[in-house]
Amino acid sequence: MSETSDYTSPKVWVWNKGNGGTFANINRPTAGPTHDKELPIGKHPLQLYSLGTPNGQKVTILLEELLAAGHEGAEYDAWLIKIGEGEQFGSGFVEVNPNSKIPALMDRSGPTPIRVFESGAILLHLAEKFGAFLPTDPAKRAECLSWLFWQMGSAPYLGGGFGHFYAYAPFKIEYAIDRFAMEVKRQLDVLDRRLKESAYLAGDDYTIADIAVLPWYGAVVKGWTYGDAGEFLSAHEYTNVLRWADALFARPAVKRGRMVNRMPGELSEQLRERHDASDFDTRTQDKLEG
Ligand SMILES: N[C@@H](CCC(=O)N[C@@H](CS)C(=O)NCC(=O)O)C(=O)O
Repeated sequence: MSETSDYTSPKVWVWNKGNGGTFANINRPTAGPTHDKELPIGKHPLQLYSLGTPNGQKVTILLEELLAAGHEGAEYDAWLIKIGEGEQFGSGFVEVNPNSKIPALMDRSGPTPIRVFESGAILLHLAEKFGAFLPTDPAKRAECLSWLFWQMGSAPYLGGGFGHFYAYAPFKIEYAIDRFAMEVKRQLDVLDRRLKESAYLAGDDYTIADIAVLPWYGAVVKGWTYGDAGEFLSAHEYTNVLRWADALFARPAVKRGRMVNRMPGELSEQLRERHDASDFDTRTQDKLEG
């Protein structure tokens, strides 16, 4: 590995808009709205503003699991937020999530709407609201929350670290790829060892911890993300993670949740907006492409 670089940091960092990175058009060093735009409100108690990325999928998988388990109050409208076009910086979205990132939820089921942002907070809010996918026994609940927050702390190394430098950076930086590949493999080993001990992350029961981890680490071991990253990371070695991922990806509610607000990929796997359970059956090519 080359141990030198011709870069010297200036005394004060200055934003260079044209840095050429994949996300240069939306990334900026300031927060707050860039334009006025109200958010639409549909007919259901829960209004989700999202996109079918791994963070977005966590919430739609849980909502579909809640509905499948008979919780009618979990009916939701899922509105598409095109982050590549900067829709997360509209004034209405920023009112729901001052951090301008999907997913964001408005819970309109009570007299006063409640905003919830950060996917982990949304999962916890919904699990507590419906008394589902979160154990009540204190020890089991602690285990579930530990894995839920493990995911929240760990996934940025996978997505923002490894994924960014492996798949999106304008040029390859060996040091960055080595550093984050090592960390992601360590994280996969953490999961593999845990899933050797128990069927699910929190123990015998399928919980929001699994729902949080699956769209990130399940997709990596299946080789679905960051090009050929599955091979690069020797994903086949994590046999317990693969066994767990295969079982969860086969669940009908997980399949539906992964389709909602999805944009790239096969049209047959996309449901760009979801306003009714029947949307999964009645979607048409026109609707998908519109
Ligand atoms: N910690 C946040 C991360 C959310 C996040 O990073 N969302 C990305 C898409 S996966 C996003 O909205 N990015 C738009 C942007 O950064 O401007 C969560 O879990 O909700």
